[in-house]
Amino acid sequence: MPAARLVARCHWSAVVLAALLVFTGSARAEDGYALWMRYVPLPSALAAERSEQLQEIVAPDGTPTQRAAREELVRGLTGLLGHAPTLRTTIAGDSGLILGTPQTSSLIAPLQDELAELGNGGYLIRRMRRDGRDVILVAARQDIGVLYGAFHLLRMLQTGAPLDRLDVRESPRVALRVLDHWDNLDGYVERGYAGRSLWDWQSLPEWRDPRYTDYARANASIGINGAVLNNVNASAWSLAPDYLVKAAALADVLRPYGIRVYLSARFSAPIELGGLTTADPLDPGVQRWWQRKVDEIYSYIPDFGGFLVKANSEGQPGPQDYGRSHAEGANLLADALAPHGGVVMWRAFVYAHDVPADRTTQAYTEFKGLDGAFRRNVIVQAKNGPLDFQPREPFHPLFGAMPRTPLMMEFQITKEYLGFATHLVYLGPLYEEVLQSDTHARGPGSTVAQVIDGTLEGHALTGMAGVANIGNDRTWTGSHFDQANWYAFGRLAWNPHQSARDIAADWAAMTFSPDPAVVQPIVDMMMGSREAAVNYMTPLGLHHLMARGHHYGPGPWVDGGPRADWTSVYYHRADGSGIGFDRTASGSNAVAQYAPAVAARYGDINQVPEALLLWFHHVPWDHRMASGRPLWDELIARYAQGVRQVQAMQKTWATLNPVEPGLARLPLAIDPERHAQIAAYLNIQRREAQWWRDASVSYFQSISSRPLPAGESAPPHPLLYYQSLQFPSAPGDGR
Ligand code: BDP
Repeated sequence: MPAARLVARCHWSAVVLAALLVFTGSARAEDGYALWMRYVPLPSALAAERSEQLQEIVAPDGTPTQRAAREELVRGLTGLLGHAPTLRTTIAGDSGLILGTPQTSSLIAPLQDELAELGNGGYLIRRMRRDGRDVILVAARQDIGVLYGAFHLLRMLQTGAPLDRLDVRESPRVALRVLDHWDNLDGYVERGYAGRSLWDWQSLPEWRDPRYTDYARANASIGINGAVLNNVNASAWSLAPDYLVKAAALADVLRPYGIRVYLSARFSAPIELGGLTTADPLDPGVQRWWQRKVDEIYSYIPDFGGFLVKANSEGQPGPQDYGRSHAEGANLLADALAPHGGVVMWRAFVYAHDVPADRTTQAYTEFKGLDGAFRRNVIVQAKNGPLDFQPREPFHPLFGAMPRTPLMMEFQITKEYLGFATHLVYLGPLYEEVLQSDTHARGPGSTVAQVIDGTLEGHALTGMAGVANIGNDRTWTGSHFDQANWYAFGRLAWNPHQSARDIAADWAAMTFSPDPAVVQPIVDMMMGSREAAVNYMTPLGLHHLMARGHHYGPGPWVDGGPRADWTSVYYHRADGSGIGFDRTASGSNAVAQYAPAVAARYGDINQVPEALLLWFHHVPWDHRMASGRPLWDELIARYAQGVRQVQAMQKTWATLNPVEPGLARLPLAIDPERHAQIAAYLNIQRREAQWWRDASVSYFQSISSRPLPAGESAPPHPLLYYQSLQFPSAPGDGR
C-alpha cells in the first residue's frame, strides 16, 4: 500500500510547506491548470529519502525530445523534492538517475537487446547496481520511450509508490492513441464544454502559445501520440495553404512530445478548394488532386499522420454521392498518403435518412461486406456502441466482425450525453466495460480490447481515438473531474486492459493528494458516478432520451422533426403495455449482428443483462425484474437511485472540505478553491439529476398510466412544465 506508507511518513513540516506553496505561489497555483502534473512537495521524510536517490541525474539534451524529458524531470523533481536535482554527465556520488538510450548512455548500452524487444515508445525503469553505484535507469530504444519513462517515474513519485526493487517494463499495446478535436476554424468547439478551441488559428503560426506545449506535455504523460486538429464535420479550408502553415506550427510544438498532427478531411474538398466539378474517388482528376494536396501537406508537415474522415454521415459528402463505396472513398485518400507513411482513419459512424432500418444496424450493414476491401493504411474507426456515445450501449457489433480490417475505437471524452462539464461522471468504467466486452468473434474470451490492440486478428495497425473534452478553459476540460476522463482515455489507449479503478486512484493521488484518506473516497465517488448518471438519465438500457439538438437535460417526449431516429420516442417505444426497443428477431433483429453466443444472450429476455434490457427488448410493464419488482416499479426506483447516488457523492465530497472544522486530520489535502468549485458543480448535478428524474417519471407515467410505487414522490410540476423548458443557448450546439 504505497500511498499509505507515504502518509505514515508524512511530517507536518512538509504539509505546512505544501500549504505555503499553495497559498503564496501564483494565485493560479490550484486552479486546475497543472492537471495531474502538479508536482507539489512530498512529505519531508519521503522527500529526503527520494532526494538521496535522485539528487544526481544524467539526462542527455541532444534532441528536442531528450530536452523535453530532462526538463520534465527537473521540473517534477524540483517540485516534489523541494530543490533542483544536479545534472551531470556521469554519476559522481553513490546513487543517481540515468535517462537515455543505448546511443546516449554506456550504462544503458548493455540493455540493447532487451530494449529491442520493446514496441515503439516502450521503456524500462530499473533499479540496479552499476559500477558500484545504486542507479535507477530510465531506458528505451528511442527518445520518446525515455520521455514516457520519465513521466512514469514521476507518476510513481507523485503517488508514493516504492522505488526499491524497481523493475518496470512497458510498451504501448495500441499504435495510434489519438485525440479527435471537434474544433472549427472560428474557435467554436462542437460538443465542447470547456470554452473555445485551444488552437488560436488567428495568431498562428507566429504565436506559439506556451499552452500548446503544456497540452503536449499532458498528452505525452499518458502516451497520447496523435491529435486530429479539426472537427470531423470538416471545413475544406483546413486543407488550404494558409491553414497548413498554422497546422505545421502546431506540429512543430507537438513533435518533441511524440505527437503527430492529423487533419479531418472533407471529402468534397477537390470541389471546394480545387474547383473540380466532382469528388468521385474513381475520377483521375480527383485522384491527382488528392495526391498533390497530400504532397503539399507533407511539404509543410513531414511527419503528418494522415486523415480522419466522416463521409456520408449526417449530411457530410462522401463516396456514396457518386455511387462508390466507403472502401473506394477511403482508398482514394490512402493511396495518396501511402508513399508518405500516412494513414486514413475512416469513420463507421454512418446512417442515412433514406434508410428506414433501425439506425443502430446501419454501420454494420454498410461496412461488414467491405471487410478486406480497404488498403493497408486504412483503419476503420467505430464508436464504442452502435448508436452514439450514450451513457450505456452494448459494444459495437463491428468489433470482431471485420477480421481482415484494422478497427479502431472511438470513445467520446467530452460528455455530450452525460451531463456536460458540470456533472461528475468518470468515464473509466464506461470505457472498461466496452473494452472488456466479449465479442465471441473467435470463441469465448475475444474481447473488444483484443480487437483494438490487434492481437485477436494479428493487425499491426491499431488505434484508439477519444473525442477531446479540451478547450481554453483554465481547467482545460471545463471541470476538475473531467480531467480524469482525458487521463483515463490516454492510459487505456496505451493499454486497453488496465483497470479503470487503478487509473482513477493514480489520477486522484496526483490531482488532489496521495493520502489514502483522500484517494479512497474520491475513487469510490468516481467509480460509482457513471452508474449514477445511467440511473438518473437512461436506466435499464434506455437510450437517446436527451433534449433535442443540444442534448441538455431530459427530453423523453421528443417526437417529430426532420427524422424519426433523432427523436426519443423512436428509441424508447413506450406505450400502454410496455417500454423498450425490440431488437430481437421479432423486431429489428439488430441482435443478429453479434456473434451467435452474444446474440443468444442479448436476444433472450431472461438472459440479457438488466443493464441492457430495454436496448434489446420491448418489455411489459409488469415484467418481473431480478429485484422481484415489476419493471415499472424498477424503472421509477432507478431514477430515484440515481438522485440518491449524486447526494451520496455530495456527502462524501463534504467530508473532504479543507475548511470544515474538525478536519485537521486532512489539512489542505484538497485546496479550498477546487473544493468549492467541485461542490458547486455537484449541486448543479444534484439539481439536474432531480430534474431528469421528475421529468422522466412524469412523462413515462403519462404513457404507462400506472401509480407511482409506495414511497416515490410525485414530480413537483405537471409534465407540460418539463416539456416547456427551453435552452436555446445551451453550450456545444451552435455558436
Ligand atoms: C454526434 C454529435 C455530432 C457529431 C456526430 C459525429 O451530436 O455533433 O458530429 O456525433 O460523431 O454525437 O459525427
